[in-house]
Amino acid sequence: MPLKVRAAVAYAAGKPLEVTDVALDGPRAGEVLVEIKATGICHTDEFTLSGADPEGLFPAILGHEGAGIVVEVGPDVSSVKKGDHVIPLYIPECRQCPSCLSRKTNLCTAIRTTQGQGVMPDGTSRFSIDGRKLHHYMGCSTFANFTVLPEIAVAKIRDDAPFDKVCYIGCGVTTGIGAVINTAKVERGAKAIVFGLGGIGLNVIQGLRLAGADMIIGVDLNPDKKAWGERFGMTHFVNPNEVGGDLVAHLVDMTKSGADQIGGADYTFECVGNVKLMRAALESCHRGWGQSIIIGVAGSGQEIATRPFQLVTGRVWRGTAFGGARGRSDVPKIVDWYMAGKIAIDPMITHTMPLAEINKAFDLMRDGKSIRSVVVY
Ligand code: NAD
Ligand code: AHE
Ligand code: ZN
Repeated sequence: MPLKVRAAVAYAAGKPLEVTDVALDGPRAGEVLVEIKATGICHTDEFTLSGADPEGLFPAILGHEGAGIVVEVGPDVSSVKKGDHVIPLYIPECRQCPSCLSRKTNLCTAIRTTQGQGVMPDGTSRFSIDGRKLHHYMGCSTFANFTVLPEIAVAKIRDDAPFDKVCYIGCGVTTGIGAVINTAKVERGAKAIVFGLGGIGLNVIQGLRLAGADMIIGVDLNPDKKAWGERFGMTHFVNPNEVGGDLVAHLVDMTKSGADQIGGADYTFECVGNVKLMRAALESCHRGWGQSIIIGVAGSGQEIATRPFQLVTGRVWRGTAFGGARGRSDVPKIVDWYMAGKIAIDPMITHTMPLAEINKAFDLMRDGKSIRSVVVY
């Protein structure tokens, strides 16, 4: 007998979510049923809902930034048990696939194909409404108060961590801090530029502060983001609308130092998903060694461009997914950092709401009025 669960269903691109009862089949071999207690709303959910995601499927239950409790385990599950507190992982960690074994990447490939098809690893969907199939999303579907996940796609976390805060570690916090620590490996004294000071960019800033960066320049079109960036360690703010001339020239000028007065940042981070800004981020890097990390996700058909000269002269373009974190290994540690007061989460959660009001979270994000909204079930 399927479980009746409450979910926000995305029926079509560009349409508000519809909150309704849906049917959920129980866990099969290697899977767990999780009661989701809270979920953040990330810009990637909006990206898919907008229709820009080439992998976007409808109807679907979106959401990938959750936290909850295991309520049932299927056959052959050994790493978690009923009652465990967990964070769903849109990048699983199987520890067996060639990518996991390579130790060179966090991009586990064990279930990526079926995940992209909006189904569980056995090729079926567990969600339906009136007998009609609903797609899973990013292997998580946290916009439902219960969901089914492969055991390799849950990180077991400590029991005393508040769900309504640590759900953010399921994407934004880990992505931002991980991009600094795991991907860029920023060193003390570095100069960095962060493009886009939203739910991800502010976490890049707090990661840069943790890493001991000296100069942290934040770039955002929204003037309210100056105060937000400063709360987490930003040292300078640039609003492109207030720069008289060329943004890149302005940033390079700000970062000039040393006898040769060659400007450019040691590290830049694009946290918007705008391909023109990605170019600006690369070209704001220091000649010879500057690294630009792409975090933002750009829509179908979008491409990046630059003069090859930018790379010939030693700038490096890199990307990162989930901050390079291996979820089952790294997420519990990030929860510990939060519980020990080493990283901030609470001030970035600007809005909480029940599932019935989830569309407000998307409006707040589009209007630049929130950093993170969290649905509490
Ligand atoms: P957000 O909406 O909270 O923040 C975006 C910020 O960018 C806002 O402050 C906005 O004012 C600013 N902005 C928009 N256009 C700008 C421009 N032209 N110049 C400067 N600033 C501009 O979004 P978010 O949740 O922080 O997500 C940011 C991006 O990161 C999205 O593309 C999202 O899909 C992506 N993302 C990627 C990963 C990953 O693993 N790579 C993980 C999470 C999110
Ligand atoms: N479907 C998109 C892919 C978007 C993308 O790159 N997603 C990131 C996570 S964003 C989290 O908010 C990711 O994990 N990428 C690795 C992967 O395997 O998808 C598109 O553009 O096609
Ligand atoms: Zn996300």
